[in-house]
Amino acid sequence: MLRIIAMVFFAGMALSQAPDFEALAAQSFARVDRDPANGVISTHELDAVFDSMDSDGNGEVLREQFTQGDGLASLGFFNYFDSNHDGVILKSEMDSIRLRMCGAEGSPLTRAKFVRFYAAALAAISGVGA
Ligand SMILES: [Ca+2]
Ligand SMILES: [Ca+2]
Repeated sequence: MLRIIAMVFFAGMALSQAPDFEALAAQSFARVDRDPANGVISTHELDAVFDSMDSDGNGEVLREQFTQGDGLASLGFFNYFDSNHDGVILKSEMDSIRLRMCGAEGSPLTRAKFVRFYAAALAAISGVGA
């Protein structure tokens, strides 16, 4: 048991400290920040990501739809985003994630905040502690 915890712990450490995690987060940021690409992700840009994952347009993103997304999506963030753990990400859950990324309503979502959010999320899902 302890061994498993230690393995998960070190796997999480390796992932969050790997230099390519930040590169991955920066790539994801650049993919979302494109309308316009101005160093800030707007609500509109995040909505576009949600809509692109919600391929059947029913307002819910399933795990299969989510993990077809980019590199960060495949890292197991689904459960972190699915805050009520019902197996789908609703628009409302996406909105609360956006708020947590921003820090406060109306505060710009910059690349630094975006990377910080994912680093904390990664630590949380790896059981390392944010
Ligand atoms: Ca933008
Ligand atoms: Ca949910």
